Amino acid sequence: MTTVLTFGTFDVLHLGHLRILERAAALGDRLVVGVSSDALNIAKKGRGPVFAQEERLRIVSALRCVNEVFLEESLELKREYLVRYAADILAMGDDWRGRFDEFSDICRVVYFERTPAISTTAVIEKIRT
Ligand code: C2G
Repeated sequence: MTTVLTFGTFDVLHLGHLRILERAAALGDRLVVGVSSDALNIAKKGRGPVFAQEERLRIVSALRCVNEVFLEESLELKREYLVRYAADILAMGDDWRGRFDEFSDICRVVYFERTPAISTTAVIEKIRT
């Protein structure tokens, strides 16, 4: 059984999120998703997410391609999470290319091309205007 692990905020879920989760799931038998906590999101992006972490966890876990979710509380805990969930593959969008290569000693690290022209920020902006 091949376990794939991916991480993200997945705020205001859109097609770019769905596409990376589907492609990550297709690499193995079980997809585990680390959903960034509200506090981590504020630290990463300087603003809170639209949907609270409990809502984002529920939404992501309801997707057919996702088998398990957990709260990602720190970017520094990647290695621990990979070990805890016995990940064979770490899959991320290519906006993170190279950033997780250090984990290739314990799993395969795969970067997928981001889906162009869609982002949570763009969706928020579109609703606003
Ligand atoms: N994504 C994508 N195409 C988009 C938008 C996002 O493929 N148009 C991917 C990102 O590359 C990422 C995933 O969807 O792999 C989740 O995106 P975000 O919610 O923006 O995640 P981020 O805040 O970058 O968190 O530890 C790593 C971080 O927690 C990643």
